[in-house]
Amino acid sequence: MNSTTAAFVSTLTSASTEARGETKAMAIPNSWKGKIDAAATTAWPLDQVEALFNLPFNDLIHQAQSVHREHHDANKVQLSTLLSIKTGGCSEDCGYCPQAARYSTGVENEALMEVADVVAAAKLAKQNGASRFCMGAAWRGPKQRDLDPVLDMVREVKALGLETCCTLGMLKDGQAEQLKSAGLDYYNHNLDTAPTFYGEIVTTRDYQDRLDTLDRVRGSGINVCCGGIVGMGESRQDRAGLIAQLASMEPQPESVPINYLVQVEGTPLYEKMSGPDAINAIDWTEFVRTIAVARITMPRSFVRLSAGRETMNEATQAMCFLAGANSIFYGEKLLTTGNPDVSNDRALFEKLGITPL
Ligand code: SAM
Ligand code: DTB
Ligand code: SF4
Repeated sequence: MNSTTAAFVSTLTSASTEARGETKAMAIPNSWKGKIDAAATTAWPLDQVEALFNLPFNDLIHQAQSVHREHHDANKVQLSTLLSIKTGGCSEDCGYCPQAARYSTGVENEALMEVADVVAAAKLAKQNGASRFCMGAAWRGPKQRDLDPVLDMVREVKALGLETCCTLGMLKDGQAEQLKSAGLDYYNHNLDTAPTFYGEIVTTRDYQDRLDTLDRVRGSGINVCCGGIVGMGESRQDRAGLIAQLASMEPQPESVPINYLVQVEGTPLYEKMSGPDAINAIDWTEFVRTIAVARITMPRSFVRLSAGRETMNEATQAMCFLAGANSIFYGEKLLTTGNPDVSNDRALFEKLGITPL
C-alpha cells in the first residue's frame, strides 16, 4: 500500500475508534476516490482490512457502494452458470466439500462428461441469459489425458459466444498455456480462507500450492478468478486475512467469488457447524461486511455473491448488491448443491431494477 492509501486507511482506522464512542463521529474524506484507485495495485496489510471490517455497518456499506459506483454500473450484475463436468471421488480432504471421496455425502461419482453434453448445457445457459460458463471438475489437478477433452470443451463453449471459465484444481507447468490457447478466459482457483485458518480446513495441499497455481494462471494471460468461503467457523480476523491476501495480489483477481458455506451432511464442516457441538455460523451482517470489504479493497474486480444464496433471503442478497457484489452464479445448480431458481432470480432483479451485464 502506498502512503496516500495508507493515510486514507488510517482515517478509517481512527474513524472506527471514534465510532466506538471514544471521540467524534466519522468523517468520510471527500477525496477518497483517487486514493481507492491506488489500492488496485498496492498491498493491503491485515490491520487495515480489519479496520474496514470494524467500521459501523452503515459507514462500511456507504463506502462500498461509493467505490462500486466509481468503477462499475451499480445496476448491472454479471451472470455465470456452473456445470460440474466431473463429479465426486476427489482425493482431497477439503472439509467443506461434498465431492471428497473420503466423506459420505450422497454425491454420486460421475466420469468426465462428453464434450457434446457440455456444449448442450452451455447453449441452454446462454439462452437463459448467462454470459459466462464455468466448468468445474473434482480433481486435485488434471492429468494430461483429462485436460485434452477439457480443451475441446473450452474451444466449443467459446465458439458459442460465451466467456469460458474452468476450475480443475492445481495446474502443472504448461497446462495454463494450453487452456489459454484453447480460448479459456478465466480460471477459478480459490484461496478459500486466510493462511492462518487454512490448515484447519484442508491438509492434502497447502496455501503455497494454491498460490503457485494462481501464478501459473496469471503468467499464461488467463484472467484470475479467486476468492474464498466464509461461515466455516473462522474468526473475523481470518476473514480479513483472506481479503488481505486477495487484495494484495498484483494484479488483483479480475473475479472474486465470496462463497457462504453450503453445509452438506457428511462433510467435517457440517458436523462442526450444524452438529451437536455446533459453533455459531456468521450472521447475514457479517457476510455483507465481507462483500463490502472485498469491494473497497478490490475496486475494479467483479465480486461474486457465490455459493449459499439458497439460504439467503432476498433482503440479504439485495444488501450484498448494495455492498458491491456484481456477479452471481445463475442456474438451478451450483456443482452438486442447489442454487435459487432462475425465475426467482429474474423476479429479484426486476424488483431491484437490476439487469444482466
Ligand atoms: N477441485 C477444484 C478445486 O478445488 O480447486 C475445483 C472445484 S472446487 C468444488 C471449487 C471451489 O468450490 C472450492 O475451492 C471452494 O471454494 C468451493 N466450494 C466447494 N464446496 C463448497 C461448499 N460446500 N460451500 C461453499 N463453497 C464450496
Ligand atoms: C466458487 O468459488 N464457487 C463455486 C465455483 N467457484 C466453482 C463452487 C461452489 C460449490 C458449492 C458446493 C457444490 O455445489 O458442490
Ligand atoms: Fe476436491 Fe476441489 Fe472438493 Fe477439494 S474442493 S475435495 S479439491 S473437488
